[in-house]
Amino acid sequence: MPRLFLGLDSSTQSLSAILIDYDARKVVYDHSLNYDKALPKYGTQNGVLPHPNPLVKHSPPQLWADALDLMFQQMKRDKVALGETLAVSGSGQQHGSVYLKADGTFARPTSPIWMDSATSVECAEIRQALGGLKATAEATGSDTFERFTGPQIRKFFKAERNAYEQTAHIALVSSYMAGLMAGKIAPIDHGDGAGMNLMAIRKKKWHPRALDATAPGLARKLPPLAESWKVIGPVHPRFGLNKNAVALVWSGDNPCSVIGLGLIKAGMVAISLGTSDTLFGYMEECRTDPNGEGHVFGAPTGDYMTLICFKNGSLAREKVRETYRLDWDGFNRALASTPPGNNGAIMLPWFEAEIVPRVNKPGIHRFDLDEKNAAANCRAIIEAQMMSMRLHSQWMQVKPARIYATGGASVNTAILQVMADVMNCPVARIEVAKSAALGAALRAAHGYAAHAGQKPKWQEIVAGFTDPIPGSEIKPNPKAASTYDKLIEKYANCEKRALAP
Ligand code: XUL
Repeated sequence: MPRLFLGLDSSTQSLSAILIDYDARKVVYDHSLNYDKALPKYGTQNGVLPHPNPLVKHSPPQLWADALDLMFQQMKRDKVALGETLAVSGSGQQHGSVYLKADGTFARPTSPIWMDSATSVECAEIRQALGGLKATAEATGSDTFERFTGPQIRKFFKAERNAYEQTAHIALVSSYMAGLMAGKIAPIDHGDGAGMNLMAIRKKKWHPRALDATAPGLARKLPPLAESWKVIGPVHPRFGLNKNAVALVWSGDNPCSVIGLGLIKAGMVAISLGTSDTLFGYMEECRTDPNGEGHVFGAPTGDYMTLICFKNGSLAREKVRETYRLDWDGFNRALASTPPGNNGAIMLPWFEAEIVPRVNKPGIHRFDLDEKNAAANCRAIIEAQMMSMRLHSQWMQVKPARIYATGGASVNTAILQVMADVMNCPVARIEVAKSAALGAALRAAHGYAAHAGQKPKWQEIVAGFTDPIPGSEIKPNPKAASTYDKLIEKYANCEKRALAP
């Protein structure tokens, strides 16, 4: 009998399922269900409820529960071998919260999700109570952020005190869904727990002062924290899995993606080049960002991961390409026609307010760079993005041994060469379409083995599922790399000047 493991991903717009045949090292089922289309009665747009205040972004938690039932109906119709499936885990969009009364009904019919940014006041209050930005990041892994669960809970407590009082249990999207699979209240894993501003990042326990700063009586409403491989219990029989199948805790989508991208030991870093560029790093030792710009979450291996999001990614690359009326071939020729280091020309491409570094006022800054020189501007944007990633990930003190590039722009080898040269490390391409769902399925395989008393090795778990594209590795050019070792100092000074009050 093949050993099958199921990974589910409850994301903002859809629920996905990936079933893996562990011995064949193959994904044998892959299906997604779009919330707006499958469950139109909830009136969501891209999974989110319309709201007059653009800062408020909520979704109906009942929608996520219904989607889970629909997914299992679909899998039965598709004759998926559920009866042979031995374990299930999942991934949830991070930070979103679900509020339940003691009888299991909702104390709050809608759930704030990660796109919500209506809690600036509460962020400031909690940050102050924890001793400021640096101390908050040091204590909880991140500075307070509007989408993080603690500030969201505080806002709920302040605005709807009665409903807060009636709340017996606060879940994350991940723990809510895990609870449905097991038919009981589920713990919150250390990966997703770190996205709340409520967990002591090093001790991996609820942080008493953070809880007090957030809302009274909160400790009683939160479930226990657990390691990411914790088995909650048998899977509820209504799902039709193997009678011995176990339900694992779920984690956040970013921790699950770290596994789905194969980042399982120190020195492994992935960079996703998408609308925004995101750096995922694996850390053995917990270090936090003193500037409070990057996040530290628990990694599902029991170590740590970082997530650093640069907003001006593809968005900015496209802007420069369009400004100089180039297609991508023309852009790449421009890159090839200019030397690494760009003769000292620097651009700060803040087309939109930037997350890292924190830039509230958008603007393009040029230093020793002629705006009319198309080729130099093409090189400048790519070099700026890569130098910014290098500079703003230094606090991790992780020297990448190899970078795994993914996302739309990672097909562009000219861009990856600049990445390899600036980071001075080889870059390989990896294409995993649903890294969070795959990561969840791999976590299920790992958790099942651990539960059976084996000592599963992550390297063996991910092998064959998360390998980079053969022959895609790009090596750094030593001469270019040493140019960037010097240029990065100038780049850092340019940032300082542009950000000076
Ligand atoms: C991470 C974050 C997003 C969501 C997306 O901090 O807010 O990546 O997890 O689902």
